[in-house]
Amino acid sequence: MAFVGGVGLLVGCKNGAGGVATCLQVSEASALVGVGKRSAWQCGARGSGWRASSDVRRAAARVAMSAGTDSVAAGRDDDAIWSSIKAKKVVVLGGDGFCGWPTALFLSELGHEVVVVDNLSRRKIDVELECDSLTPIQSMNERMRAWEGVGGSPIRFVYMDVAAEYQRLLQLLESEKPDAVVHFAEQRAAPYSQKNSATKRYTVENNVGGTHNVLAAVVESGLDIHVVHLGTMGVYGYGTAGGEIPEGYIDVLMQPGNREARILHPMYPGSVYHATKCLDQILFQFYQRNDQLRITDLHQGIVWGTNTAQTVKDERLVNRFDYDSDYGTVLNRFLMQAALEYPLTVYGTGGQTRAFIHIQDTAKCIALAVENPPKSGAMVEIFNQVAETHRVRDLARIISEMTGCEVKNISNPRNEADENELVVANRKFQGLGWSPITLQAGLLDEVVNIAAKYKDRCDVSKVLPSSFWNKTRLQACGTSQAAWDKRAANGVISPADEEMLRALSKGSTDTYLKLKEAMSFASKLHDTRAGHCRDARSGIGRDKQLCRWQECGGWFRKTRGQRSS
Ligand code: NAD
Ligand code: USQ
Repeated sequence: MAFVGGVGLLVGCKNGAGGVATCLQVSEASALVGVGKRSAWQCGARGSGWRASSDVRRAAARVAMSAGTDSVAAGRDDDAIWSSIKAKKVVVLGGDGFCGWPTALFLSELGHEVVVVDNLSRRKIDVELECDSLTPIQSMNERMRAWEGVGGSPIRFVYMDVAAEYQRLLQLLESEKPDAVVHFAEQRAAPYSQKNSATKRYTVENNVGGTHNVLAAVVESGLDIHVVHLGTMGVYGYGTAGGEIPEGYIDVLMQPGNREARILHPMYPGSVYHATKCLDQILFQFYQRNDQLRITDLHQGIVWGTNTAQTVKDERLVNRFDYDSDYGTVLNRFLMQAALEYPLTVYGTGGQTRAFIHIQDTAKCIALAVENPPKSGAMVEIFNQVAETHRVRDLARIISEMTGCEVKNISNPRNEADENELVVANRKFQGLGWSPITLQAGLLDEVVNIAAKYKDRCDVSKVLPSSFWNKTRLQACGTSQAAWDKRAANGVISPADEEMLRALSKGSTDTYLKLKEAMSFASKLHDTRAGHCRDARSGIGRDKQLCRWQECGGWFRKTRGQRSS
């Protein structure tokens, strides 16, 4: 078996070894078929005269071969898809993250020149939440060394905050002149975005500010850079049963006047995070119309799995694995919980239907999107980047049957429909030759194995929900107001400060909450976004009062001093 470290099955699975064997056979077959064949798409879209460089052909051959040696299936017809791609320079924003890292490696393996940009904010949020990736992810330097060690082309890393360092971003684009920018660099957890006012504000400022900076910088650079953005299926919402969700646009008859129009599908975000993706979409529409930018927005479903054919090449390349209630996504959480024999945490009835895609397919779809930019002047290209849909309780049942793990329905911390149907079109990627990995194709057991291998790194106190959509959901979850307050502070306020806050607010809940938010936000800025405080000092878009407190013991400590003297 070829999962990381080669650990055997620790959790009994009905189809465990069989699933892996099937993947191996499929992958070996695809490697044996060899590279050089062209899919119908490639002949049609590229024309028969188009030829890739020999470097890219070699890279495609490596990808096909690596699929044959790993349990992570790289797909069944990769040889055909990748044999004729054109090498490009690609800047990967957010390339240290769960989707960004394996995508950067995959793009590199295909022969693209890759520059990763990241401010490591996700790692800093781990520190803030006192939780870590289940897998021991390495520093960016170590990751890059390991990649070169296994024969990968050098990947460069630039430490930069895309939302806060506009001039550096612009300079980067002007000097690198990339063909494409792949934009993953956003705060992506819905629960974290609902945690408290500070995390709501951070999510909006970081995500919308970052996306807007990218668009403005592409325009200001004057370069014809294709922007590929990771959006979400959640922009459509989950209340539109009765029809297939199209890929981005919908044809409508507007009243009055029976006017025909093709418009963005109505947006029904279910969290502040999802709302930022809706706002991103509006920015894309504007910049495409006003500046003829070439933009692809990928409405991705929930990503599952952890390793890819590239990350298994060296243990130091391992991808992150989030399992906590804020960042862990449902399928990976269930697989991790099964490995720990922790009852599977189904929220509510488990009737929520969601779309899913395997991490290897995330990387592939992005490579396909990079390869197929819209023409200049064309509408924003929108793909639904999903392989399949499942109901949460069905996932729990499948994993329970596979591992024997108990299922537990708990009160839902989220404000979402108990039950929904979801039918999603994904014909565009399939039309480009993509053949998605599905749950049936195996790999569930592989994730359980990885979770089992690293289970000693798991902090089980982080498994149950710690973010609640509103007070009603909090109360429904049976948590007290005190716990809500404690959670809102999110661990950044020490017990001594907590006591001081209570003394200062003299029994006024209102004052207490305001003071606490101020402290929490300022601490967060101090910990993770010190750059913004510099902006605030010079008066650019931040609350100066909070930063004064943080910088020189100003507002808050002064208040404390006055009161205590
Ligand atoms: P992640 O948090 O693991 O990675 C995001 C990366 O971006 C992190 O490394 C973080 O440090 C970086 N980043 C954030 N803000 C930044 C900034 N201002 N400047 C520079 N770097 C910044 O998340 P992920 O799971 O890899 O998701 C990547 C993208 O894909 C997100 O935009 C997310 O919305 C989208 N997406 C993810 C999923 C999923 O299931 N993981 C599903 C659909 C869409
Ligand atoms: N859920 C459970 N039990 C759990 C965790 C989640 O029942 O232990 C339920 C949730 O209530 C929800 C569903 O599972 O109904 C999905 O939750 P999730 O945390 O897996 O996914 P979500 O919050 O929607 O966000 C994730 C990514 C986000 C991405 C989105 C794609 O974190 O970045 O945009 O999936 S989508 O859901 O298609 O919009």
